[in-house]
Amino acid sequence: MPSGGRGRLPLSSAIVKVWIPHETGRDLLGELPTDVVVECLADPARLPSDPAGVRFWVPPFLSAGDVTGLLDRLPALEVVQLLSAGADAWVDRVPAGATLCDARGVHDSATAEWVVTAILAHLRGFPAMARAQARRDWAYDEVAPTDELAGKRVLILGAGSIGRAVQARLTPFEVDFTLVARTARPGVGVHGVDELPRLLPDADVVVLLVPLTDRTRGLVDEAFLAAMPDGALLVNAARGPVARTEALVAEARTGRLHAALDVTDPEPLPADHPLWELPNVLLTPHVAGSVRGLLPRAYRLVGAQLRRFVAGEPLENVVTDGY
Ligand code: OXD
Repeated sequence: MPSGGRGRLPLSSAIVKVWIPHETGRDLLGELPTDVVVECLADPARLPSDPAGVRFWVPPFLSAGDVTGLLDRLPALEVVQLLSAGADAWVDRVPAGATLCDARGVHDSATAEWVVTAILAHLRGFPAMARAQARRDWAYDEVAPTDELAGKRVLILGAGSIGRAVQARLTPFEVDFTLVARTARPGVGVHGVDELPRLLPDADVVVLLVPLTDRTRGLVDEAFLAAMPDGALLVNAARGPVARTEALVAEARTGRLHAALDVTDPEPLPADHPLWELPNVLLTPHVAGSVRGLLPRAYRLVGAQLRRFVAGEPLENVVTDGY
């Protein structure tokens, strides 16, 4: 294994002990070398065997706080392979010598579908219509006419694989795109984040898809929101803390901006949080990536990574310092 690993135990060095979070995952890994032993760790309180021999760990999807504590009990750990695209909960916690890999690519279609759904649901007024349906109220004069997606200017903040998947799915809807990333890539039409003050006033829809890092935490602040035009929609499928919640509540409360949020800060959102009550805010409980096809796709990646690991080949999706 190129990363070298820490404290590899001589007696078990031929065996690659792997912990995965789903029993059903075993059948989804594909064929593995005979020296790979796969065990299921679904509940961190019930370890399947001695943690000392674990060399490759796949933590539960979107788990954080309580399971990262297990890292201290895995002295032979060489790889942490996440099932999530976001690695923010793990970047500073995985010990030196172990390699952290994310699930880039696994969530592109599901997250992009959520973004398209959220934009269309908002523009076509579905939340208000669902509220009217619950009241058995035809409410035509209240809900129509709605807005439409055709002709809108969509700014995608985060030009990685999910951002590109969103762009591909929105292309037939006759929208204009602006892609923004940490650094500008003029050759492929990507603007730098420093250009946002100039770009935001021209965006009807702003889609957040950036990873949560020191640079992106609180990026969507009062000034960012103030730069968005009246009536614009902010879509957050990234991480809650990318947006300052108080600033968002303040703008949404006036009715000037709208939001569709799959992620919030805090998360889960407490029952008494003001975001619940704003009619121009569409909330979903961090489900953009949670689709039935997730596990087959995710374990296909895990299986491929395991075969690379055993063969001593470089792993894919390694989370680097530049994350
Ligand atoms: C992810 C997510 O990071 O679904 O994969 O939030």
